[in-house]
Amino acid sequence: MRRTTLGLLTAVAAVPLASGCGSSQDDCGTCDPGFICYYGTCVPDLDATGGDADADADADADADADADTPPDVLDIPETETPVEVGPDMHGDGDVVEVPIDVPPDVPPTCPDPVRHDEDGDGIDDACDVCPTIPDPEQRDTDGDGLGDACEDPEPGLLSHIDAFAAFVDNRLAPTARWSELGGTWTETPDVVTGASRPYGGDRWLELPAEAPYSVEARFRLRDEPSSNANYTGLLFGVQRTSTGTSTTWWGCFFEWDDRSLSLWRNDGRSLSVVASAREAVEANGTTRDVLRRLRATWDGLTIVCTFDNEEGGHGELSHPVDPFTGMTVPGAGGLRVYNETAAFESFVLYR
Ligand SMILES: [Ca+2]
Ligand SMILES: [Ca+2]
Ligand SMILES: [Ca+2]
Ligand SMILES: [Ca+2]
Repeated sequence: MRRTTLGLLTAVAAVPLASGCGSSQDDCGTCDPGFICYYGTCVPDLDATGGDADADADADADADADADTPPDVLDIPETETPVEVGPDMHGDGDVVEVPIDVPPDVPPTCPDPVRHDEDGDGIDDACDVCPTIPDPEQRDTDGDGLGDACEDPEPGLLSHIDAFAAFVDNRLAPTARWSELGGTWTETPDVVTGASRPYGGDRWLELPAEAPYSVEARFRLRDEPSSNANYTGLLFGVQRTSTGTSTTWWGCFFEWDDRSLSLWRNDGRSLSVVASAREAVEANGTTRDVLRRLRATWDGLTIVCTFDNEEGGHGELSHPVDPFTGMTVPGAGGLRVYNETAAFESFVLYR
């Protein structure tokens, strides 16, 4: 008598493949068409009914792929044989290649570029978190938009760039304009040249700043020095006096002849040096065309004036400002030359 297979499907699913309930594969007698005997139980012969779920046209060669005992009965879908897709990009005969539409490693896009890169680090001025110091990695640890390389003297004091002039069309604040007093100022692409012999000349941005702020200028020296007092500097705290006939300012200056760094104060009546660095800030043999940087920071209590050049020269001085002397530091920032010719490459106002 043929054993019925009704009601066995559920039970079969629970039967472990490696263990049987009968003594031989033939204990079922005769199973219905489409069923085979599995240790005393008739179970669906999925291979025979075309249940090769992977449809890989392999003629069911996987029916007992591992030649085990007892043989595989349920045709568990096998892993598809990998097929070649796309070109063999690595030339190593890989069967499966990485999808070919992986984007190449490109710098972050700049949505509104000015198409100028002042510091040559590959980041357009309009998006560079520190536009005058090469920092291709664009680190900004505190996430305030001002790059780590520009966080001077330390993160927390300054948070953004208020105005940046590379002396080309750039991000200079739209409300800002330059004013000049004395000297000869000539703007050419990427550079503004200031010349003054013998008297000084000022050029400042009409953009008042309150503490805390920082101003920075980068320059190379041009032509030949004309005296032993050849100053190139950074102006800040610039204010017109009430009569408009004079201007007061502070200045952070580099002097070519003795490679010194000093802090000047013009109170509208006289000009004086109020602080100077003890040692030369660069080697005597440093040539005039080396790129130099001056930066002055006013935190509300102290002025810090720093110098560095591209050959590793460095100097710094600080000067506390006594509030009772009337030496106000709020004001605009800019550039100054005195007995000197300098080619300024950029100016930045950090706030
Ligand atoms: Ca850049
Ligand atoms: Ca940069
Ligand atoms: Ca920052
Ligand atoms: Ca420039």
